[in-house]
Amino acid sequence: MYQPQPSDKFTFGLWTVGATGRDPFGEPTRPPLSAPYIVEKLAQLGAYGVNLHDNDLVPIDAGAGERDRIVREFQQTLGDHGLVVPMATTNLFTDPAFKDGAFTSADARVRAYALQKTMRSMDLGHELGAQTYVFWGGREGTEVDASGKLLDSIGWFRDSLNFLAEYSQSQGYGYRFALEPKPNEPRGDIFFPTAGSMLGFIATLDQSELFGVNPEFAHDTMAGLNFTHAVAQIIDAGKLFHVDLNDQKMGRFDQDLRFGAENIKSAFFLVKLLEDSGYDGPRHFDAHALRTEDEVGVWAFARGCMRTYLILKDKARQFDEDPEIQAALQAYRVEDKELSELTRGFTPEKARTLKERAFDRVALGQRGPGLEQLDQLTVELLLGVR
Ligand code: 3MF
Ligand code: MG
Ligand code: MG
Ligand code: MG
Repeated sequence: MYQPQPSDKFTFGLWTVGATGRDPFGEPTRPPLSAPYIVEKLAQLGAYGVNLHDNDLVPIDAGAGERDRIVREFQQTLGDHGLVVPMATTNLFTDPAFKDGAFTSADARVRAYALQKTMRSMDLGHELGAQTYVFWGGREGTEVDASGKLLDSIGWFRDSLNFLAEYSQSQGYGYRFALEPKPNEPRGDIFFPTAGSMLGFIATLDQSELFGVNPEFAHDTMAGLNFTHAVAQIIDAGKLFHVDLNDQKMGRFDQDLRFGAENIKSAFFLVKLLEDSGYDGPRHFDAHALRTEDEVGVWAFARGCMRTYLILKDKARQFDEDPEIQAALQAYRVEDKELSELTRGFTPEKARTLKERAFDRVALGQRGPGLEQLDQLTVELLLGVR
């Protein structure tokens, strides 16, 4: 039971299970794991695929020969273990060259280098079969707004994405691009901090239909926002191109906890939303094992992310089949065919009718919708006593 299968489409970044436990205050606590070894282990655990930044696989200073050898060996391992690479992305944040931004750097040379690095990384992703290309603008932001570059930065970012979309087409790559919002960390303020602001920006791109969002549980939670609400808005806009699953205590530093480790109720409503919406992309875990752990803990972490998702998916099914919960849901909604007709699709006639209609305002205010009972039933379902 709850054994992950490739058909569940669970993916991990090489950088996630490969995280060595380094943090701003401490050295690594675990030795690095090689990319082929990670593929082998993830396949054993039932994952579908693995995602990567260019430099998770190929060192930033590798020559062409070394790069090709690494890629060949990696392709071989993927094939041997039946894992795919559905998503690729660029590391535009680790190297000091990007310390004040990549596409939004005030230095035109850095912006040009960022474009070059991304095109090469898109070549790599395509070689490995990736169809989704993620942009997380980790260094695209500021601490010091005296720089006066806010409006320019938005323009530079737009120019870069327009350029890269055309590059993808000219090469026949057919990528869909997913932009990943985060409010802060590592920059004091990162541009386009929320899903809504990213959606607004996407609408200004030349080929906006190629661009969607890659929301992350931890990012919205850091900002005190409700991640499930953000995902609902993205789904409504037809822009859920990818999703980063993990967990996070509100208001803390970026924790990237095991999925469901902290906010189990939010995780449940998120899984239910994803499953109900028919989202069929990868369920990508962008998280890592606690710094306290050794390699055994890393695989316990990975297994745990997938098991919790499957358990919550099963709970969502139970929720839909539970007669008491369904009755409470039915009682919560008040349907009125005539009024629904009247309030959808403006006509002068409908407006007149509505304005003349008498409503029992007091009775409307007196109705108890039953949400306490509905929520308690949900909690009991999650606690396993239903
Ligand atoms: C940081 C992140 C990133 C992005 C990744 C692209 C390193 O908080 O979430 O992980 O997800 O760069 O997918
Ligand atoms: Mg993150
Ligand atoms: Mg992170
Ligand atoms: Mg992420």
